[in-house]
Amino acid sequence: MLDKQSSVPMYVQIEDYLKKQIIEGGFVIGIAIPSERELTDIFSVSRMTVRQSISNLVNEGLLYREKGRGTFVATPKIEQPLIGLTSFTEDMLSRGMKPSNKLISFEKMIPEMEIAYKLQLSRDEEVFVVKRIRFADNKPMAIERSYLPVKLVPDLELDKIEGSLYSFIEKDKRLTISHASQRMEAVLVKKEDAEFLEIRMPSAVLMMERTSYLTNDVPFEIVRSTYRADRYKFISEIRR
Ligand code: 16G
Repeated sequence: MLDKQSSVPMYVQIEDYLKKQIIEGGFVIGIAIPSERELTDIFSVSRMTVRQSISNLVNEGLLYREKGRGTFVATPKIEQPLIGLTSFTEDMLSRGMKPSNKLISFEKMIPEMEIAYKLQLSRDEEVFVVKRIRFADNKPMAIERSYLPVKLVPDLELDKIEGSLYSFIEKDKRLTISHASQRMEAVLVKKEDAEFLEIRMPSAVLMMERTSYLTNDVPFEIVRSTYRADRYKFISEIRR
């Protein structure tokens, strides 16, 4: 199975073998792979070598460890293209997944200066701040904090944000969502967010900030989202 004469290190060959099993379905999602001891016997290598291969696959998000239970095959990450101004609800439905939300808080307030500036608000104009956990097939995917100018959506109420915010803006308010700018960075998850996202500390997460505009360049939302890095992968196609 392994080529001991090869210049490719043993741990890389084991990684490739395990990856192939995962991709081709030899190892099934949610099912434990053979233990470190078993893999050590199968490949006739040291436990250290096996451990290194597994750790790399855990870091890549292909496997996950459960204390005292073993190492399991992870659900493949959602691949989210960075084109098209879509909503979470649309993204999940187009994948055949069931979107749902849990509202954490819903407030009306004068925003911090940076938010006011980006939403082109004067110092005394209020925003709605909606904090939601977004689920796909009942699994937490992201936490979103949305800031929306009260003057654009004065009648925003609890029942309106149970479903899709974009649907409320487009269908109820008949506003036309036009374009957005967004930036993304990797950070370590905050304690409160780790609980909502059901991940351990410390874990890396993807932070995204989006400013979205209606036609005529009127900003209507700033959304700060924290995505589970083990469940999400953002992809884009680039040309030269
Ligand atoms: C996405 C958007 C967010 C928008 C939300 C509306 C990113 C990074 N964020 O999550 O800006 O507010 O969709 O979703 O893509 P909804 O219509 O399902 O409430």
